[in-house]
Amino acid sequence: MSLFAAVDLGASSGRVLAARVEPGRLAAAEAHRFPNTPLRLPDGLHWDIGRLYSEVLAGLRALGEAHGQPRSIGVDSWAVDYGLLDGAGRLLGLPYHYRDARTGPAVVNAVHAACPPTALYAANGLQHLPFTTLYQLAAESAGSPGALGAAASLLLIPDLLTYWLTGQRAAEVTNASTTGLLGTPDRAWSAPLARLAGIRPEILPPLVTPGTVVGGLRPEVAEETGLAAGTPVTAVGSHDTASAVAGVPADGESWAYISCGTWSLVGVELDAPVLTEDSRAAGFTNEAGVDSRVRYLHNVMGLWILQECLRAWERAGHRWALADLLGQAAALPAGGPVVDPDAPEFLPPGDMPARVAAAARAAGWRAPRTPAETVRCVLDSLAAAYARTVRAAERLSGRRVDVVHLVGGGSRDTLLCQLTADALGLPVLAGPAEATALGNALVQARAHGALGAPRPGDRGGAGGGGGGGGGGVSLEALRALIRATAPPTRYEPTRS
Ligand code: LFR
Repeated sequence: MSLFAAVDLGASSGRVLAARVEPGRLAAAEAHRFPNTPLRLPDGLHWDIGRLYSEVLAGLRALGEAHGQPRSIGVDSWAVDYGLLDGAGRLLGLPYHYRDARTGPAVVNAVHAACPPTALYAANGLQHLPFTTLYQLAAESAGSPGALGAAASLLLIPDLLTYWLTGQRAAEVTNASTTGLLGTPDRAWSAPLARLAGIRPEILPPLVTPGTVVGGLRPEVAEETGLAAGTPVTAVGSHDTASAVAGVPADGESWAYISCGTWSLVGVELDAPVLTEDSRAAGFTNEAGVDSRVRYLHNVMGLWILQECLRAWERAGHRWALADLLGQAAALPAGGPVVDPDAPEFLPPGDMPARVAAAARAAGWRAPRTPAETVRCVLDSLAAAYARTVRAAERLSGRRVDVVHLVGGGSRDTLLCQLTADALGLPVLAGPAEATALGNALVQARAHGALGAPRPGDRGGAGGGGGGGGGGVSLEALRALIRATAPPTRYEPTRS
């Protein structure tokens, strides 16, 4: 079997997964996992990118020692954030975290004064999120334009790590589609959108599609990891959500997904974008998927609210075990308080239990009093938001949904899965928890021919446009392999 290394960086933790693949077989093992803790510096909230890079190297070393030499490495992470490099390849400052406060209403309003939201949606097809790269760049060019002036390239986080591993600069298209700077439906960098963000279009690197080999490991990286110099680093769905959707073990067409981690990305996969006014008003995005699919989805605030609650309780001296709280929350009766998890006050870090209580009161409920009540309120609220969003995706896209796949870390949360099935009145198929890393690994495996030739009747695979390697094996075949390897757990609705 061939070995592939999937590097998957999430907002709260990163991992390096070793995936062994041959036609019809997949076996995966975690080689390394590490926390991702942002830095609160005087100038704002940043990613500790040097630390993350060291952990990636440590993970590749651990993978090599435990499993041997991989045929290829692929990197994915959260979207929208970037580093700037000068002509000599020096990083010009620590990348900002998308939860930093710099993209406040002043910046958003200035962008919208130059290009109204309706025109922006027609141009890039994205839901409005204040932290989209376009607004971050507008904030940077208005506030401290020094680094942008000196920049020769802008690299999104996975592209930056790939550059450090290989010395090659490229922009992988699924993640590039989250910047707001890519035109729709052509998916090429748009010079007018770049100018709207206040940047020179020249700093945007050439686009590559998943499956393209970007470069080989630099000799110094080989020395540090014990892996062979020149080991290919292959572009994957480098936006974690693109890899997660590729890793959904779905069958047929009538399904929706919830990629449930720090964020919950809720939607359907389409062949063409939906750019109607209803779609814009409902906050639906048309991000690029693997094999030129469209990830038609909405960002629901996700487990972040729960993670921040736990951190707030910890700061107050209580170390609640999440499993205990979930057990107590499950024992509470249905019909308790529900808040809108997408409300803007839940975006920045802070005292989340107090914000949940205030939102519940403002919505006319009795505020949750105990940690278990708060957890139950968050989960009920997420399940209700998932149900609303799946129904809206169905209505706006015309795609029928008979079953909902819930993948990512949240798929381990049995209460959340059951509440979601109940809220939707549809079966929920939960897992795999590591859909993102599996989607990452299988796109590499396909590009390197480890999945064999397509079977008759396979819908044409990757490789179209931009030189991506696909070997012709379809995304549906990748999904079938994940389904066979990690069959999802089925939750039936208990009320409809
Ligand atoms: C999920 C995710 C979302 C994106 C958010 C910010 O990890 O990538 O898709 O909207 O993080 O980058």
